[in-house]
Amino acid sequence: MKKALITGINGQDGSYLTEFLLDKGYEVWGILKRNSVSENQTYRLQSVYGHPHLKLEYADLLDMASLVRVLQLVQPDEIYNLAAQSHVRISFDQPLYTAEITGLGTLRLLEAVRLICPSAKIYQASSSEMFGNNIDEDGFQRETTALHPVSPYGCAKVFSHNICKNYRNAYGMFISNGILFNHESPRRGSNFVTNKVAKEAVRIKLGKADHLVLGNLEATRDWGHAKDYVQAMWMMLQHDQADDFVCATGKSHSVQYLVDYVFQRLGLDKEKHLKTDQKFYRPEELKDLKGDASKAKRILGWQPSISFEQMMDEMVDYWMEFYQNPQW
Ligand code: NAP
Ligand code: G4F
Repeated sequence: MKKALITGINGQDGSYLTEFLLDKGYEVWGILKRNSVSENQTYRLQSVYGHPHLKLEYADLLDMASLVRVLQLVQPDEIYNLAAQSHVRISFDQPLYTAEITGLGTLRLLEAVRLICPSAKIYQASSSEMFGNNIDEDGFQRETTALHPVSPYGCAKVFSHNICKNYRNAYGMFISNGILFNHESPRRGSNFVTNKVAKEAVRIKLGKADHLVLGNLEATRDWGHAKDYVQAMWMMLQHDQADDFVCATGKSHSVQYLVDYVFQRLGLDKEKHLKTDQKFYRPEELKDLKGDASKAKRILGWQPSISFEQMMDEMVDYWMEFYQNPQW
């Protein structure tokens, strides 16, 4: 039985990846960041909690000794480094904290793996945020597009991306960077724009709120579904060579279009219920993202399967059910 270790197991991607790997017959180990509400530590793992092949340990990317302890205990075949302070706007409020986790946290993990289990294969969660506002002439970003981050989060991810390449080349370690474009689901934090729009629009529809308040409506993103993207993470580690791969749908929509789609579906009037507020803008904005995933398609055989509209429908339905449950 193969052993996988996931950092950030209780995140959006960690939870889908856990389900995917358990289905494939893996023993899945995850590290949990301690939270005073212990239910929060496993909130997104409800569907698999108690599974005999799921093992959870306390550890933190800020605490190298805890990473050493877990790696010695598990001796994993595959490591998925998904843990991060992953919110771009918040990275402007907490830049040092973000750099410590999202940047240096990766180096702590790599160094511990190098010393304890150097033959483990590593997946690093790189991000399209690393491109900043750099776009190739054809309107897409791809593996060869230069990295020009425009946020503390993006800068931290560039550090992690580069240190992974450095450890791959310097020590011959199997480390693949997945440069993933935005991917969403009902498990997405509700302070990211897709799930914020879905949740608040449902609350307006049910009479629990009056307004949806957003920042920049002009920005465009290439939004896919997290379920499709965790499959790509696994495929990267099954490939015979470590490499860097973009995962994206190749289609881009504006925040404005996202609001229009959800409001139309719920029969809500934008003039009445939509407001903007400067506090949701970033000090420097990343305007447009659209990814070219042809390398992942050609080499890994990866293909996204869920459309933007199907995904938004699923998120709206999730919140509708959530609020109609009598306990809420
Ligand atoms: P997420 O939902 O924010 O999950 C992040 C996870 O990291 C959570 O489980 C969190 O634990 C954990 N974590 C935070 N700080 C930690 C620390 N110091 N030590 C250990 N664990 C810690 O993010 P996601 O959307 O699943 O994304 C997964 C990864 O892919 C992240 O690295 C993200 O930056 C990257 N990425 C995401 C996207 C996207 O569109 N979703 C695109 C490109 C790249 P708590 O829940 O307990 O805080
Ligand atoms: O949903 P967002 O916060 O995602 P963002 O900033 O693109 O970052 C996500 O994707 C990255 C991949 O490129 C990941 F690496 C990162 O971890 C994260 O998962 O914002 C999307 C867009 C932005 O242009 C933002 O300015 O929506 C705009 N927006 C407008 N109003 C808003 C809001 N974003 C948020 N979170 N909240 C708003 O009220």
